[in-house]
Amino acid sequence: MAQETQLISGACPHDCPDTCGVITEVVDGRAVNFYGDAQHPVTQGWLCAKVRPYLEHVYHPERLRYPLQRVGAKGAGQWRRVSWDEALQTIGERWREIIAQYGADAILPYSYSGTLGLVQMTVSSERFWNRMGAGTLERSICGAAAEQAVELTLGARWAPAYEDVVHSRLLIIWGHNPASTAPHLMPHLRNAQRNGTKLVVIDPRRTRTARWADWHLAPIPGTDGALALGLAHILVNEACHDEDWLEAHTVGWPRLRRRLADYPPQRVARITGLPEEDLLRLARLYAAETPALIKVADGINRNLNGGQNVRAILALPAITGQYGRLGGGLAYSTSGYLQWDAAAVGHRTECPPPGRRVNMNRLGAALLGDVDDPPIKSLFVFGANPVASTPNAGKIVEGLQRDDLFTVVHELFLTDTASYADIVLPATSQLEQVDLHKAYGHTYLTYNHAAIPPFEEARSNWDVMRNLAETMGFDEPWLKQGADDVIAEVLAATAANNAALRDVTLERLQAERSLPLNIASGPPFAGGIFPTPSGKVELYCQALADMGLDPLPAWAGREDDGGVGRPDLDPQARARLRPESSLALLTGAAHHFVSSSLANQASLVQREGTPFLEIHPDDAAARDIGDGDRVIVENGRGWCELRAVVSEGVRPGVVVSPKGRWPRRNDGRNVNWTTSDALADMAGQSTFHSNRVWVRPSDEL
Ligand SMILES: Nc1nc2c(c(=O)[nH]1)N[C@H]1C(S)=C(S)[C@@H](COP(=O)(O)OP(=O)(O)OC[C@H]3O[C@@H](n4cnc5c(=O)[nH]c(N)nc54)[C@H](O)[C@@H]3O)O[C@H]1N2
Ligand SMILES: Nc1nc2c(c(=O)[nH]1)N[C@H]1C(S)=C(S)[C@@H](COP(=O)(O)OP(=O)(O)OC[C@H]3O[C@@H](n4cnc5c(=O)[nH]c(N)nc54)[C@H](O)[C@@H]3O)O[C@H]1N2
Ligand code: SF4
Ligand SMILES: [Mo]
Repeated sequence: MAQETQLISGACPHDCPDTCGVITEVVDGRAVNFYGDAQHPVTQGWLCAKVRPYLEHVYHPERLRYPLQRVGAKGAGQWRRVSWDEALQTIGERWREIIAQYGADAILPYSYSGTLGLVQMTVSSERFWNRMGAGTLERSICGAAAEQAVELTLGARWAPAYEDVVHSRLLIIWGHNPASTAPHLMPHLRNAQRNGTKLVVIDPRRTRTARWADWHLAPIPGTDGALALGLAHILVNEACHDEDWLEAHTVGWPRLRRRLADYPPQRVARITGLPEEDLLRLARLYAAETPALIKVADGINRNLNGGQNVRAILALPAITGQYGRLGGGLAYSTSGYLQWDAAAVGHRTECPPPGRRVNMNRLGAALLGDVDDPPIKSLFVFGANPVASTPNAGKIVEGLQRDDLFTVVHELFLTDTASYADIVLPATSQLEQVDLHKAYGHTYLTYNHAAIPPFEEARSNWDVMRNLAETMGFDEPWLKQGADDVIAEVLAATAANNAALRDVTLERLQAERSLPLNIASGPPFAGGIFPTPSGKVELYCQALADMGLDPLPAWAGREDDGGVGRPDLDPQARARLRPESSLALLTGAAHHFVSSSLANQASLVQREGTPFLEIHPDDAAARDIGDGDRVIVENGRGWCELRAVVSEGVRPGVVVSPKGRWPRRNDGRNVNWTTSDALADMAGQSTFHSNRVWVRPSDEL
């Protein structure tokens, strides 16, 4: 007899601004079809290339089925099957010992962006750990510096809707690649282009987005602050700035104006590697084609000077009076419209004082003794794959091999990180769990129903937190709630202080799939009013001065040395790694993966191709490298092997290899063996893109 097909609505959980609405067709407990929700205003019925074949992910033959306990040496891949009870008991015993000897601080949860859900990420990263008094994680791998720059300068992370680009006469996409990383912007962009909107892309690489541009500029990485201040210099020189707007709506303009004298076109051309004529042309275009919108994301902030570079870009719409205009201003993120009530998320006041903070970008160093009061004795990883995705990964692997470190990894797959664990716990996929998702690219909330039962013995993050709470003998009611009760509690607490949730209830979300936030229509910062302390755009920022940072936008040309300054670097390597022959390695998003998520899915790996390195023909010729050759990409921190793609799609001096490859599927390493764990100028930000490498043919001795 034919089984009835159920249609279950949900949300894409991945780290992507689009947060799509999805529909799963289920027959007899099995998902048989998966597609974009036609009713979802942003998704409009289509999904990106990476999530379209999602059932291959959900029913992947390598999904973890049951808990595992290590029996061989760390990383040797020898396991025995254990029951959940046994696994939880082992964890509880080890943790009680560690807490007695070192304090709960010695236990560090490490989670990030496997899912962005309220329950499975936000609440699961807080409540249980707060109650235990565990070490806390400085979550600064992605956009911390840009977030801080935007909040301090404009007061909030607000951005216009994707469809509003049709009102822009000019769109400057600056260090951002939405064709891969925010795909649902693209139809609106094409529509706008058909309507006459001009598109400029500023990126050292000719990305998929740059191919759509009317004009692509490829500056030297990390020089965007100089570029922005150079454009500002020209705007003022040619009297294209809006003095009245600046006077009425900004703080510190006279001081910034004086500083602009330091950025004449000649100097900026030298710093950025762009011809002077291009600087003049771009400034004039920006002044003439209004309203003009600048679109940035996080790629641009992953530099040693990333925070200040973003600050400098943020000054441009103020100088031209573009903020608050329909089609003008700057778009970074919509995440500021709704912030979940922190007390309801974390119940901090009912917990011991927060444990010491560890910067997630420095995980390897922290495990190896950088953090020693107390040392990290146990690591619990969930929703993250640091060996593949965190900088300076060679050090992380070294740290994970410590015999006295008790590592638990909760995962869907046996990732590189999981392969070093003492205990591996199987996790549910999004189709098997309940959650609520807000977005950072739009303003709809989307509810995720569980569409199918958990795969084999898999459990959700929140269920594991509840299990751990029980194991540790914590019996606060907020450690026992079901996922829907968690959602209801956080919604109610948040709604009490944020009108954006007016009329939003759990029941409505469940029934109506997604609901818009209740926010003022029209452009953000309408009327030139900013939620900063001064109510204005803080070109001069007292809060930065108080932190000991430059309170005015600036370009500080901080350079990474590729790790060659390490005293323990072997002399042969040091001789090979001469500063003048280094290249800047950029490792932004891969088109077919989300960080390392999905990068073990055969059809997607095939479409993305062999792990590659794009290199300019001049740089390739100078190193005797031909298209398709295997090359060693190395620096003082480590190396990996890639296949050369000789291409004019990167500027000379720059090489590109997208992030996300699984080391264990690729000779045991990826690009993060070379990336730096130095921190940026603001907010403890990662600096993946400040990375100098040396490239040579693999067969060269
Ligand atoms: N397909 C796909 N989508 C994703 C992700 C993914 O891995 N794959 N990751 C998700 C995540 S975690 C995030 S944070 C977002 C990121 O979204 P984006 O910021 O759009 O992505 P990135 O590719 O990291 O960076 C964008 C571009 O910045 C350029 N860039 C790097 N350094 C500089 C610089 O100094 N100056 C300039 N002008 N450009 C520079 C890179 O060449 C790259 O093309 O995407 C999300 N979406
Ligand atoms: N070289 C380089 N590296 C980068 C970047 C870069 O630009 N260059 N970008 C960085 C950025 S922006 C980010 S945000 C980080 C992301 O880094 P991570 O947050 O570590 O993201 P992923 O590598 O995708 O790993 C997520 C893991 O979570 C698992 N997972 C998914 N859903 C669940 C769940 O519900 N429960 C559990 N327990 N596990 C789940 C997935 O299987 C996957 O292995 O990567 C960073 N890494
Ligand atoms: S990754 Fe982004 S574009 Fe793709 S389905 Fe998920 S939310 Fe939509
Ligand atoms: Mo990210």
